[in-house]
Amino acid sequence: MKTLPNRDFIEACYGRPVRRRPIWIMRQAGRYQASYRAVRERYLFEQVCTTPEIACQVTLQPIKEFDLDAAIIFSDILVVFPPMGLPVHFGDGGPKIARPVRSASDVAALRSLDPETGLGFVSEAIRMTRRELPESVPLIGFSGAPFTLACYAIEGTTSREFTVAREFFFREPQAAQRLMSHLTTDVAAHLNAQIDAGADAVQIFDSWGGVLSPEDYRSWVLPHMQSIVERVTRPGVPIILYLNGTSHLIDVLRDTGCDVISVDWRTDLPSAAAQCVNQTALQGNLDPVALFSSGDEIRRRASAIMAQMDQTAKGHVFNLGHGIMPTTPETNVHALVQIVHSTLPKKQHV
Ligand code: 1CP
Repeated sequence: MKTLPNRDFIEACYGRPVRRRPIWIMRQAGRYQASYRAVRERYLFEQVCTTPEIACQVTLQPIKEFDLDAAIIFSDILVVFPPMGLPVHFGDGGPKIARPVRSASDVAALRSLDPETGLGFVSEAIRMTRRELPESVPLIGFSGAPFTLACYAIEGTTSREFTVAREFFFREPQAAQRLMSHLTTDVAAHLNAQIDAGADAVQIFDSWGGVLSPEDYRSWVLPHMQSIVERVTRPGVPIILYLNGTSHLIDVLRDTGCDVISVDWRTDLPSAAAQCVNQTALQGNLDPVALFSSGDEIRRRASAIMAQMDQTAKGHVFNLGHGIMPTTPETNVHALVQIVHSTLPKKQHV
């Protein structure tokens, strides 16, 4: 008999009953896994991203090792930049963009992204992974959000508060909005290409959106996010939106129309859920660093999150509040998955 696909992750995104509570982990393919480090000894990060066979192999590693409810395609939010005319170098100090966007003419010089020619390796990696993955495991495609991509494009590197990028929004408001519109079109095209290639859900990473006040996020970013959600929404393919620095923006993020808000570990869950007014499910939000504590402490914290989500949220996908730390013990990842799966969800499918 054919096994039924595990719909729990997709159902939880829509706030519908599940058979068991779904869990996946941000950066779930990565340096905390010995099998990933072995691949990285042989290939540069850029080679892993741009070679579909290797990207597929790395995407499958955590699924083979842990009982996770979704896979996320191995890629990076910055892969969109080279085809737009912004080469990126991934060094030890984080990504570097050689010629950042610093003027209206830099914005005008950006090329439009054609996902087929510019990012064919992502679509191919998704097609390959979808063929290799058990039917029971949904595959998540992803993109950076326009604001977070603008942060890197302008700043040229990582930063704590992206002051250079925010300065551009104040100093050159029209050029900044032209950049946001350009990125919005490209992000929607990138996400749609991933869905066409077989992604079952998509996550938009607005990792640095939390550096903005609610007013500025509402006026500078929200219309672009609404436009992406409108262009990407398809029946049965949920859209998840992640920010690191979510608490002060929940009601603005709800207005994007996304299906799930993925919250960081500082977010107060009952108040986040109250602001979602039963429109949006929540994903999260264990502190990634808590995975260095004992099994008992992990259980205590994970159980507290699940109890709060059950009481308040429309639906809950368990995850960390940000990416897993590279030195996390793999045994603690096993422990977390086991704890989450053995706790019955309130909205259980019978
Ligand atoms: O192997 C290595 O040494 C490179 C480390 C690494 C990895 C594993 C980078 C460089 N990117 C990735 C993969 C990656 N990036 C995935 C793979 C899918 C998965 O298994 O989860 C995803 C979803 C991302 C997304 C990403 N890249 C984000 C959004 C999520 C977040 O962390 O907030 C961001 C901001 C990036 C930029 C980036 N790429 C790499 C690094 C080290 C960074 C962050 C730099 C910074 O802190 O600003």
